Amino acid sequence: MALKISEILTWTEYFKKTLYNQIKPVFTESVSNVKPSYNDELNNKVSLLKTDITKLEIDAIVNAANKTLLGGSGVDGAIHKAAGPQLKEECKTLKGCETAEAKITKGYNLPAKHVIHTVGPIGENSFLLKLAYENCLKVCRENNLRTIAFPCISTGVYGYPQEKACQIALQTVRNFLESNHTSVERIIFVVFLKEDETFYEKYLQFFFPIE
Ligand code: AR6
Repeated sequence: MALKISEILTWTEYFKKTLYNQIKPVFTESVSNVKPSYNDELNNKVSLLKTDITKLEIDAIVNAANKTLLGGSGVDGAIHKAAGPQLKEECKTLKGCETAEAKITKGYNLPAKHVIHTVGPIGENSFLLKLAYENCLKVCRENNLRTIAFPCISTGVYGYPQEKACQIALQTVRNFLESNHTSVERIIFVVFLKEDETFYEKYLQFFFPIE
């Protein structure tokens, strides 16, 4: 069953329903010297969702691909399988993708209209991981797409430490939204693993504080 944007809780709703006054502790530690300020508008532009990214009926889902763009395992395999063979045919015309670049295709049989393919760094490289997120957001904006979902880029086969990758993803999206919030309706952080869900629940409270 495909999931529409109207069915996905915003971070504010998620926090109030799932975390606030619940068993899970509210996070108060500091990640960096500069703590982002409370911004209700931005808090309503992000979501955390534990799901299969191929089920989302939104403008674009991001694929954590490899440089060939011709498919692979993990989220890449799931996206190609759900989109059908036409996705690979279009990907062949793109002539590959360098690390941190982002290239857009149609979604074909996916409920999502587009796929934005990026290639994350192999191992820990914060500059390139940040750039990969930034380039996906740039492609999203240039194509007037308003709803986008990211998987945890590089944290599977490519071995980026999950907790550090989560912080980079959130910091980069927060920075983007500070200057581009009118161009997007929702940026969804899709997690597949329980561990990642815990990291995002923790660090969203730092990068998108709720009062
Ligand atoms: N929906 C959402 N997230 C998923 C899904 C899914 N259906 N399946 C896996 N994940 P990975 P990478 C999560 O390995 O580290 C491929 O072979 C997964 O749990 O897919 O960037 C490519 O072709 C993890 O949290 O991507 C490249 O060769 C996250 O997606 C290489 O792997 C990313 O894990 C890229 O490695």
